[in-house]
Amino acid sequence: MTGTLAASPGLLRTELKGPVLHIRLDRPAKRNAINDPLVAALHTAFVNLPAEARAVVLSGEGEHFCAGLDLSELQERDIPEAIVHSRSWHAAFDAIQFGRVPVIAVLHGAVVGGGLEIAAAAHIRVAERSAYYGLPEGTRGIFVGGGGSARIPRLIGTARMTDMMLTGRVYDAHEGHAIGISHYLVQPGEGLAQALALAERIAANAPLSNFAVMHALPRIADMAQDEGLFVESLMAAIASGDEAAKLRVRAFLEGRAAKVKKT
Ligand code: 1HE
Repeated sequence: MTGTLAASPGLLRTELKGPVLHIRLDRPAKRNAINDPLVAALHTAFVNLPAEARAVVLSGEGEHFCAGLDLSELQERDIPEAIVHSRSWHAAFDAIQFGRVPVIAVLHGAVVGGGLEIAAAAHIRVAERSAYYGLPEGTRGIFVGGGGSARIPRLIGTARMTDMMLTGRVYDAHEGHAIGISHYLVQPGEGLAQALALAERIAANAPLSNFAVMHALPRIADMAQDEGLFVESLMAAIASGDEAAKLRVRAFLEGRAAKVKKT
């Protein structure tokens, strides 16, 4: 599957490279600002991942990853419509975070507002040194509505997010890396290659193990310790009972699998 999704011309481009599906936000003229059709296209893409895909790389076309909500759509909505709109973002970004396979986001240029919200829904973030992070909602008289209030504090803490929203503070790529937004920081232009390499590595893991990491870890983090440990025991038993786990452990014990190496 290569090319533009039939349902989303000019919004998303998708390309399957072996086990890795590359999904690109493709509204560079509008800095990949997210309008209603783009939210719908993202949702559709993430709930209909091709069976061959074992990891996804999400990037933005042009000079910026994503300028957030398309502000030109904002003026028209009344309050009930705005709630439904926000819930449509939740559904789309939940499909990213709690979908079938891990998602690696490549961040460059502006990663602002809803752009930071979508980045926060990914499992791994690779930032190029051009990336910068802001939450201009506060200065635009609005609030986050794409899951940011739940996901961003889990990355950088409520206090930092409060400062970003109240003061319009913008973090550069180095600062964003230091406070925990990105996992990897690379030179401009190197983000996609790095993300694809990580995606290949992730795609080589046992699918059930990846699924457990994506689905169990964030939920256990939200549980009381006793409940979390019980869920962990169930997840561990399910993962280790899988044939893929047995094969991999046997391969190590028979000297056929890689050792853990210092990098
Ligand atoms: C847009 C948008 C947008 C660009 N909605 N049209 N997000 C923001 O408050 C960020 C607003 N955008 C910016 O601050 C800048 O555009 C950027 C820093 C991202 C990029 O600057 P630059 O100089 O490269 O581009 P530009 O000239 O500002 O924009 C190019 C075009 O994209 C221009 O349209 P044109 O028809 O005049 O060419 C811009 O109007 C358009 N554009 N960003 C609509 N965001 C679910 S709640 C989430 C809440 C939020 O995300 S709030 C944050 C909104």
